[in-house]
Amino acid sequence: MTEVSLPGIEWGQQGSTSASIAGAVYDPTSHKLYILGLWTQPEIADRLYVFSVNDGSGTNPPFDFALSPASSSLKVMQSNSITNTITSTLSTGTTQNVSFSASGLPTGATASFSPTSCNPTCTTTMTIQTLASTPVGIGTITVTGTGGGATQTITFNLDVNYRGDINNDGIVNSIDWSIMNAHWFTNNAQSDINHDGIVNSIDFSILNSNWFKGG
Ligand SMILES: [Ca+2]
Ligand SMILES: [Ca+2]
Repeated sequence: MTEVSLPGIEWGQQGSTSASIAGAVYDPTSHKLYILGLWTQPEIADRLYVFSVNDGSGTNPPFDFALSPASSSLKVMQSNSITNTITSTLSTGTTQNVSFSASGLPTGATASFSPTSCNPTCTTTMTIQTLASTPVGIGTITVTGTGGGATQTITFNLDVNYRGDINNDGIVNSIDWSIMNAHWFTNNAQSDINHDGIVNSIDFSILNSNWFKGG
């Protein structure tokens, strides 16, 4: 509740209950309800209360939202997947269902969202899957959210590295081999380059085939 100053009306003392409603007027143009309170104590001036009213005539601001990615830059090997959490924040209006899509993906890469839509404020987990044939290099991924008459986009960078660049530093070298060797005969996902459930000589042969690539 707010109060406004009008000519001839002074503020009364707060906290008193010795008042009565003298009248109420609703202005449909400004969507405000004016109530005049009369005070029984002569030393306290009458008071005008002003309420903003939602009368369903469309005075509410339209639905809108903002998107933000948890990470502005992601690195992923070929034939691997990476996730980014996308937060959709309610900006104005009543929340509506927003569905997500991705564009700008490198060749062979696909994106999925879980959930595929949600009502802001909410988050969705975006997963990008690359193929062994997905070209290495840095690209810009665009995420678009659409719903309730509003559309918003955000972008982030995706850096695709050669298979075998386990630490995603842009080159396949002895550091990657050290990481693989430390996970030898385990099911470590990052070192299991062919995703067959075990880190072994097959993975090393893939790493070896890209030796010093990307440098
Ligand atoms: Ca590396
Ligand atoms: Ca393997």
